[in-house]
Amino acid sequence: MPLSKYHSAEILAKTIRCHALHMVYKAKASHIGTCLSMADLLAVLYDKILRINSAQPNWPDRDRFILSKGHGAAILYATLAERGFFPVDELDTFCQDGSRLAGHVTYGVPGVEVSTGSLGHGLSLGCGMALAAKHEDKAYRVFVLLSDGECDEGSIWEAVLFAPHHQLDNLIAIVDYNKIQAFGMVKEVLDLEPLADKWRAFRWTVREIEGHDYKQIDDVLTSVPFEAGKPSVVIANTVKGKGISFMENQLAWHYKSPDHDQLAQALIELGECE
Ligand SMILES: Cc1ncc(C[n+]2csc(CCOP(=O)(O)OP(=O)(O)O)c2C)c(N)n1
Repeated sequence: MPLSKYHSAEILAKTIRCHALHMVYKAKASHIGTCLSMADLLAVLYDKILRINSAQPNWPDRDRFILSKGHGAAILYATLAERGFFPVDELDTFCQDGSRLAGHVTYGVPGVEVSTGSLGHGLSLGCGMALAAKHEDKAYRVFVLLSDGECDEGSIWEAVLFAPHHQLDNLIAIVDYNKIQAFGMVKEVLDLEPLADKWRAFRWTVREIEGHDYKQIDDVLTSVPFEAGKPSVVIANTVKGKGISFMENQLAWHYKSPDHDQLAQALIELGECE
């Protein structure tokens, strides 16, 4: 059978899911559901969308990627390691004393643009970078991955207001819309609907996709900006814990880390990882 057009992204997604599971298990860390939710988005971004060079992490013309939901650090580090920003072996040090791979995304790790984890700041940082690119007549784009519960933060909506005013069509927000936040369902804690209409009302161009469908992710991210002169937002419908049956849509896996048997079961479900 011929390989799917998205074969390399699929392989990357499976590999980073596998790394993230090992990392949170060893560190007894939280946020595996968070990581699995965005694995496919990260895989397509880092497989083919982002214009980056791991040999020159600070290349001035690189696209910028900000993981605003910085509690998903494990899978971002896994992705950066797989893309050659630092050795894959270093992932074993995640959340260990003395490691630079802290539990929330930390500046100083090659490929990381800014520290994140205090929710609500990534889009404003992205606005600043996108505005700087405009001022300097640079062609780089700025991608910011947000979580849905994070959209409860007022600072997100200040940035949503700011970007169209400055015609930041080099800014792309992606919302990992898995419908679960730390302590409950988004709908019950603080309903975001109608989410797409809210972004539209702030003069963004909006696309809604299935966030685990490689073709949809690829199609939408290769067609940015959706409209010249306007920022773009992709609302990606996702499943928290995606890929591991007993973690999918389960609130508990926001904080829980797998025990030995759960890790083994998860790895069986993923299939051969390395
Ligand atoms: C400013 C701030 N307040 C609270 C937290 C604690 N916290 C960590 S993750 C999280 C919410 C997680 O839900 P969501 O934002 O939807 O992300 P998901 O893990 O579902 O992708 C919260 C409140 C934080 N990191 N930052």
